[in-house]
Amino acid sequence: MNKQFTITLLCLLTLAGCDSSQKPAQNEGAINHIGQMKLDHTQDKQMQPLQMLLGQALVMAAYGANMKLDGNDQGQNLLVDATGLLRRAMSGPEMTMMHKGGGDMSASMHQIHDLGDTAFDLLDLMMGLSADDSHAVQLRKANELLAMAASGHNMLLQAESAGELGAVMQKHARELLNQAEAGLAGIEGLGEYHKLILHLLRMHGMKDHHTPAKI
Ligand SMILES: [Cu+2]
Repeated sequence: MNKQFTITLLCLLTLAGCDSSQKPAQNEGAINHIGQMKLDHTQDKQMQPLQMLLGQALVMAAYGANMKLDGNDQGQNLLVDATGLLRRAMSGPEMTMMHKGGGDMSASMHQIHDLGDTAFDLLDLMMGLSADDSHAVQLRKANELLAMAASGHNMLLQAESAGELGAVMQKHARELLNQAEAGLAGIEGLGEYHKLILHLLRMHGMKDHHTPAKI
């Protein structure tokens, strides 16, 4: 599903009249700026469970894709489930509610839709994988990296409500993201995987893959 279609569908669902080129308001004075900040904060909180759902769908997708590469028919079912979970996050009633009334999308709303669109593209690719794929070795590696990046993403989100254990979870989540970052150079040829993993890393403030963190 391409980005324009997803956004058009979302607009139809919400009647919000949004526009994929919309960016947060700029140069409209301090009141609007404060309003935008409040919007961002509120949406960030509301969006956290949706971001988790998205992360879980990606872990599921990584398993499903590797099962397909192993010739296991159950892999396809997992990919279908993952697609359903992703769709539930991106265009379910919670997302629809957040777009009610229209207005500007927050920076984090733009981010989650960009990530969702990339994830739908990757799921399309995964659906076509098979045991005799000539890039099976590299694809398995890519699925491992995706699972690590998505698990790190999930753990970082969980850490926010884990009290004193939050710091422990953050440390291990960062290790997972670092591992995923370190492996990125090995899957340069797999554009959809590369793009999605990089997106997850940047979402959590990681540096570009040309300067991987030491692990
Ligand atoms: Cu949205």
